Amino acid sequence: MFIRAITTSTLMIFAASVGPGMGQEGPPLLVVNSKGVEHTLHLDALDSMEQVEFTTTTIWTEGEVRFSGVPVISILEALDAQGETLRMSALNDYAVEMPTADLEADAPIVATRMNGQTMPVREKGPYWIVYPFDRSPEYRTEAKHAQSVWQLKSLAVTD
Ligand SMILES: Nc1nc2c(c(=O)[nH]1)N[C@H]1C(S)=C(S)[C@@H](COP(=O)(O)O)O[C@H]1N2
Ligand SMILES: [Mo]
Repeated sequence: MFIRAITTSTLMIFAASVGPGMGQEGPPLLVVNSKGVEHTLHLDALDSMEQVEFTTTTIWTEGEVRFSGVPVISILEALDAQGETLRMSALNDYAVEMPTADLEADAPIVATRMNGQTMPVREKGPYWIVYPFDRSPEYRTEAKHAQSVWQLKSLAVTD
């Protein structure tokens, strides 16, 4: 709880001190919580959170790739975003919803890097929702693939 409080206030500082297009490294990730409050998280805010990393193949990439980033559930918890449904929207206006109850401690993640490199928009960046697909057949379903939103723009939690 104490650690979580620190994480939250760190994120608050980032959210308060930077705005869109203010020269921060990386584009923003928008998180809209259940109370309709918008938090803008930049790459450095995501990097300040506990990182999860895994190596997996995907249906979109060649060979094994290493993804690193922050579990979706950690982001929602850090911002105290509560609600039953998570809507994940992409820059191209693709959006998908999933129950927040399906979020696991380490999956899916908002991947900020592939093989240690940030991802340009043309390579499915800046952020990509990914599962450790090779870990279990349960991650290699049509539903999980549909939830693997690339060019992620926002996360929104609603009741
Ligand atoms: N940004 C973005 N992510 C997306 C999609 C999309 O259209 N845009 N389609 C989703 C769906 S429904 C599936 S099944 C897979 C499709 O991947 P494919 O188009 O490479 O087969 O990506 C998911 N992620
Ligand atoms: Mo799909």
